[in-house]
Amino acid sequence: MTDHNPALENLLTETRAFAPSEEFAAAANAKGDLYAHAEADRLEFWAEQARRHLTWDTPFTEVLDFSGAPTARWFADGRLNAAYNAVDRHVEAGNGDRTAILFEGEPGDTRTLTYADLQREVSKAANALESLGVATGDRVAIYLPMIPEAVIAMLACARIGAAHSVVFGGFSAEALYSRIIDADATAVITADGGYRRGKPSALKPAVDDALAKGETNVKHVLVVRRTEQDVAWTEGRDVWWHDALGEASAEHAPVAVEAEHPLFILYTSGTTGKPKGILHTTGGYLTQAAYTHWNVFDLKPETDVYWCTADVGWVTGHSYITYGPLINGATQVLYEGTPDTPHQGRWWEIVEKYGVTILYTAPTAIRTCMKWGDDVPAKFDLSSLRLLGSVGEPINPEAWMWYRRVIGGDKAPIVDTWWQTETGAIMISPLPGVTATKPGSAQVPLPGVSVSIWDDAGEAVGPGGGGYLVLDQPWPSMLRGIWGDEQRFSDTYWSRFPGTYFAGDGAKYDADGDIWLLGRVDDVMNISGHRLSTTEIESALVSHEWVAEAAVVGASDDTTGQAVVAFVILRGDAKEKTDEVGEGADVVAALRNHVASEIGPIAKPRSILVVAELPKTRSGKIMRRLLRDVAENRQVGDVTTLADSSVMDLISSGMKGSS
Ligand code: 6R9
Repeated sequence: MTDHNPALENLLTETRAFAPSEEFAAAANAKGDLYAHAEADRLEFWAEQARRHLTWDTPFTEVLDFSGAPTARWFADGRLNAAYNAVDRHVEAGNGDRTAILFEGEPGDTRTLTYADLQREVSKAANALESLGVATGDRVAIYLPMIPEAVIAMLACARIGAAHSVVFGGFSAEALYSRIIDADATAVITADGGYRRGKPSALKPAVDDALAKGETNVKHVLVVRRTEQDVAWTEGRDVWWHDALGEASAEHAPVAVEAEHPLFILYTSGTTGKPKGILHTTGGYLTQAAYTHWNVFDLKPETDVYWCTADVGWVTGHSYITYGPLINGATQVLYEGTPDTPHQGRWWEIVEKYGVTILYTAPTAIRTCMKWGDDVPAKFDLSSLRLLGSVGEPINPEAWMWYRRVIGGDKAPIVDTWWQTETGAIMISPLPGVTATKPGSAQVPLPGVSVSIWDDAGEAVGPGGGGYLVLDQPWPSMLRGIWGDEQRFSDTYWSRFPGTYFAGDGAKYDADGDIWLLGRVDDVMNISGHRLSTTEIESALVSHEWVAEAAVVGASDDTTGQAVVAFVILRGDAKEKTDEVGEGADVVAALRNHVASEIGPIAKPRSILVVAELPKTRSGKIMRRLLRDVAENRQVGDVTTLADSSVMDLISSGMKGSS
């Protein structure tokens, strides 16, 4: 990652910068002095955030204990309850009537829950769990659609001090089973089903299948009725959510736990087969979730309507739907379904309907909307939006500009937020009232966060340099381990550079010292001894007016080591545009030349395949491994985590047809 390729740097010399308006800057929660404040005394800064954003049952006196590195202990002698912080204290402060959740079901049904409603529901659910034998310290698996009960279930677990393990509703029975076993869950909370793409999609059968795969310690399955599908029933084990809550008291005393008490386990895939159960604890995690949500999203609880489009099955849903926003007393939209059901303007219709002011979504969704065309969002009034966020993968400058112009009305700041399941909360991001934002760059570590970019030898690089992103100081929401596998925790994150957290992402500084994320280091290609990032070439492709989305892989090549192979989706209107350049314009040749002129001839893809879809996981990440199989003419590997496994058949047959 250390060698220089001057041509590459062109793409990263982004000259456009968008300073916040004076009005935005003046009213912002975070002002520029936050950086100096954090730098003056980092630990004291975090202690202040922990006091400011959370209510403690027992105040802490210790801030950080890293003597057991790599496992940190933050605020360890304090006690608190997560659900009390997210719900009850708002009611106690007189805000019980404030709307917490504006739920929009995919079929168009709606529900509004105030903080007082949430307090009642979470308390009943906590009592129900306790009466089913769930106790402080247990683990509960949650396998639900995006309905309010998902948030209520998480908070009910937290209220009694049981760790939740949310398993994304799109995962299979096998995946659910392995997670239940690994965490030794004693209860499962699920639903009959949820609505997806215009029809009910069953969930309960997957739970039944999972529990039939082998011995587990699951004693009870709580089932929310959502779709009213028929469900198989195991007497004595299965309990309807509405029956259990119907009998339960609406009063429940939250259990004050130690700051280091486990809050949740969330499984994420690593480079090897078995998913890792990332463990987060209570005090530090909640501190950073609330602090980042407050400052990065500039939340004004009385007036904002916040919407994070993630699923609670992912970490973004944990930190920026359930915990951060509710701790901050936000009013937020929760949407059950897909963006194009029943039409491609559904999201924008929701923004208009609820007057959404802050929108947090992923580049893949932005590019998909870009592909559907500007006229779709143009039909809706998006003028309420005042801040936009991006997360999950590097956002290429063209998608960033489109997001700003078409969705943000050329005025809403964009915060590109870099973080991971492991980091628990945002680490690198502009501050919207302070930073002049740059299309494509996550830019700067947040106040209190320390980031560095190191070369192969573990030396820090300076402006213009590139290498591996590392986190060289502990942070409050850092993972506390991999559930049941201490060795893997050390090996995965703390051994590449002993004692320092290795994020697995490539990054570089531009001349201004802003950070650009370059994708996972395993996506970095080596072509004729030159290091090229898949992201940079994808970015170049997407900057062409015909291209909506691109995925690039390095395929092994006898001559050059690796060769660039690109898969592109053309924009809906590309047909007219190519016609303008004349009949039979050679799209592939034009795009190859475009990459050559954007980055340099070295980056020119060996082949470009025009495809209708790209293989994506259910969380929207492109599965480059599968594209690499196609590019290297191999049998396509395991496709079970794809959102739509038929996509690979189409791509493989297209490849054969084109060669
Ligand atoms: C929150 C989340 C983590 C990986 C991370 C990186 C990529 C996330 C990014 C980004 C560039 C951003 N990533 N945000 N890359 N810019 N703003 O996505 O967690 O699912 O664990 O993924 O996602 O590669 O290492 P997770």
